[in-house]
Amino acid sequence: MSKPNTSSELGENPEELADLKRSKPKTWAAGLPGVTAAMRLVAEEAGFIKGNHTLLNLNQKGGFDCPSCAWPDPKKRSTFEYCENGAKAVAWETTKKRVTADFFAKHSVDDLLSQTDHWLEAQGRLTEPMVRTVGATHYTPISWDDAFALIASELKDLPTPDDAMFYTSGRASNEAAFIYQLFVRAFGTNNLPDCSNMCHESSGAALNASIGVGKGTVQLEDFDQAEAIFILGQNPGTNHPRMLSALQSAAQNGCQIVAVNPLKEAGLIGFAHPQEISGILGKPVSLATQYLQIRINGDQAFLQGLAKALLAFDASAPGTVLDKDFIAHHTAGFDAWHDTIEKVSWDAVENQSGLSREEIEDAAKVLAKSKKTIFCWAMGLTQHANAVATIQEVVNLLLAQGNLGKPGAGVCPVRGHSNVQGDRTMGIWEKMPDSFLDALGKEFNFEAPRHHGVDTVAAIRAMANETGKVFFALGGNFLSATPDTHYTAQALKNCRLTAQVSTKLNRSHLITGETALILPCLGRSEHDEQAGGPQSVTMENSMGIVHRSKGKLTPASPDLRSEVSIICGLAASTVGDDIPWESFCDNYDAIRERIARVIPGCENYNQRVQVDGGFTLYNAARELDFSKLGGQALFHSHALAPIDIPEGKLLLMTIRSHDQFNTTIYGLDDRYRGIKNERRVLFLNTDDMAERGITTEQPVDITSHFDGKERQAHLFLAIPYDLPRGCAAAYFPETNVLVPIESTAKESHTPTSKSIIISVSPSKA
Ligand SMILES: Nc1nc2c(c(=O)[nH]1)N[C@H]1C(S)=C(S)[C@@H](COP(=O)(O)OP(=O)(O)OC[C@H]3O[C@@H](n4cnc5c(=O)[nH]c(N)nc54)[C@H](O)[C@@H]3O)O[C@H]1N2
Ligand SMILES: Nc1nc2c(c(=O)[nH]1)N[C@H]1C(S)=C(S)[C@@H](COP(=O)(O)OP(=O)(O)OC[C@H]3O[C@@H](n4cnc5c(=O)[nH]c(N)nc54)[C@H](O)[C@@H]3O)O[C@H]1N2
Ligand SMILES: [Mo]
Repeated sequence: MSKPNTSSELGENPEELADLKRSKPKTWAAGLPGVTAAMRLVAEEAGFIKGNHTLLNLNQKGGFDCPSCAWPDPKKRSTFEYCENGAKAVAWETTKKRVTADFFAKHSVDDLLSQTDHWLEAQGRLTEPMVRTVGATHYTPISWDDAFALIASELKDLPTPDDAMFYTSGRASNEAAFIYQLFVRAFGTNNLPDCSNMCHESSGAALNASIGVGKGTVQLEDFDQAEAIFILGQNPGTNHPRMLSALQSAAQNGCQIVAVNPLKEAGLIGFAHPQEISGILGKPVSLATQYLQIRINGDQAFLQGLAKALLAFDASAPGTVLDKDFIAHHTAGFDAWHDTIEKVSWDAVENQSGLSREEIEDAAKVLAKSKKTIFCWAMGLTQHANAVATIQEVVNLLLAQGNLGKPGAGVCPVRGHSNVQGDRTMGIWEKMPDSFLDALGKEFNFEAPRHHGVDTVAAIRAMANETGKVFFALGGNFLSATPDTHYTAQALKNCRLTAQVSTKLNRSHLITGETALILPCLGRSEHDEQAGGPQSVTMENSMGIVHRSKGKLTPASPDLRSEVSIICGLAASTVGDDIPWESFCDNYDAIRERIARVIPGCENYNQRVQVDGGFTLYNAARELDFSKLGGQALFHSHALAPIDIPEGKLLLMTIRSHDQFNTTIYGLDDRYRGIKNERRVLFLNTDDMAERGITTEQPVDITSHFDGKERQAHLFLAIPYDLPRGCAAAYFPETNVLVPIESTAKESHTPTSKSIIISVSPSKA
């Protein structure tokens, strides 16, 4: 095996090309190609029979929850309630391949570093706890008890509990999340950074301040009643494919769908339902009635333009466009917002959004006509410096027309990881309010720490600036998912100990602290047997519905433990038995009883999650209860905050291909965008390429520029693509090396992974 090159040692994927094939980007999503692609991976990974049996249990009542995205299940479920990418996620987890102690004896950590993310995870499921001792070249086996004792002793040795970081990725169940945060706070810190810090943190921050609730307000049924749906900065065809069924029925009801995206994404243009005859025959239903190819980071300007047009329409036909009653009874701040919007010039709106006034006025007409409007968004809005302001402009528009607290209307931040919303409800947050800490401390008879902990970016900085810390991760792939790969790699290397609870091997197991542990756990599809019998867990989807999930398959290895069992073992070794960890592990009902007493809205939790389909958490904003904000929802006025892009530079968004789940790479294709067998591609506007003398598929290097500092990513193939002038796109995690640790969104501190200033040059690699 080749010696790792420098970039791999610094935490990057190896700089090597695969074998690119290209075709025309698609104009609709799913249909038969979707089913075939999913089935191929299912057969390769899990075997056809086991795979299909598993898929029949997916998202069914009494079955297990899909580990892919957080989109809710419809009330009427079809036999195959899954989508292509859900099927891929399950196949990936239920694979027959195994990473054993022999595998680690054969491959040194350095060897493994020279492999791609795709290769690493494709080796199969982790099977037993492994340790990399100080200075060791290889991982070797360790018993569970010794692993817990090792972590406990490192934790207890720290000068302060705040020297430990406890990361969570959003696949953890509510039960695991609840006892994890309890353990961390009993240990003495609020250092609970999570993937949400890089994801919908901006949505939470914006919504909390505007409507008093950090979550979306719509239910799936609202999609059937909506007259207009705006979808900004989201690629549902790849990332939330089951949303396409909801959009299809909305479209068939005559709902106007406005897509706002720099790329013409297939899944926003059309959808062929893979479970309907017409869909199988490849006859797509058109989705977007208007497609606005906005410039990257142009959304705040676009939304202010929409508001300008809307206010003008109302001025010419008073009382027909705005909901004056709603504004008067339920909101504050309208006049200030009105004045701010009046002052914004159409020139500024057009320049920054890259859209014409006519296009924006057309979209405003859709809004003006609709009595029930939903706004959906995802990472295209949240990962920018002005993300919070942008999302608050969304809310301003909805408030101005009274589109909250009624059927068919509301805010819909479409969440990522399947239980990322539930983890937050359970207390995974570095700054939970005092009311929560009071309730937790009272229930378990301890004083929960009050000072806020670190979020993801602050955790990286803390580890980079001081050595000797402990990093623990409940799931995820911290190194590859976070910004500024070289910086983060050094931060992790500075730690005394890094330990991760994982199902699959990833780069975070290879760039480690002095000592490192891999703690392999059960996946969601697997049977979880504890002293008290078979266990189930619960999740909360993107629409606040809490439901049960029960794994059925034989675990990948007899040495795996459940996440709950791992946390209980570690907690007992670290903070002792004042909290009954063992009884929590024996029967998760005991955890749910505590959840019921601590988490508002979860009363009678054990009983309510028994009901098929689960229960919906109370959402105050949906009931127009704004008591948290003093009784009224708030308009927030913001000045436009354009990014200063120096002459000759481009703005890069780092996005997902169709064949990946975050840092998990299922394959090297991006079918809808016409890319096959290559991930190191850079999508560029044809004129921008011509201006730079860059030719099609020419290998290029990308340099990012921030605050006088340059960062480089080498060896990407330039792809001419339909996207606005000055805009570029490439996949993460390969491009995370370009995302500056210093560049974060105001208030939410989310890395600005969708607006990176870059230059492009012929490759030197
Ligand atoms: N199969 C699959 N499913 C997933 C995931 C996955 O990786 N794979 N990830 C899960 C997670 S954790 C999340 S958070 C979600 C992510 O779901 P998405 O947010 O859909 O994911 P991204 O690929 O980051 O796509 C962002 C979209 O926003 C657009 N965009 C980028 N910048 C801008 C902008 O400035 N303005 C506008 N209007 N649009 C912009 C891009 O062109 C792209 O279409 O998906 C979840 N589901
Ligand atoms: N440049 C750039 N960076 C981004 C983004 C972007 O758009 N651009 N998106 C950001 C977003 S939205 C998110 S949410 C983060 C995601 O960040 P993370 O959540 O940290 O990353 P994942 O890639 O989802 O984690 C994959 C790993 O999770 C482990 N795993 C899988 N299933 C389980 C399980 O059931 N239990 C446990 N314990 N482990 C499991 C496997 O070992 C796998 O290797 O990335 C962020 N990073
Ligand atoms: Mo996410």
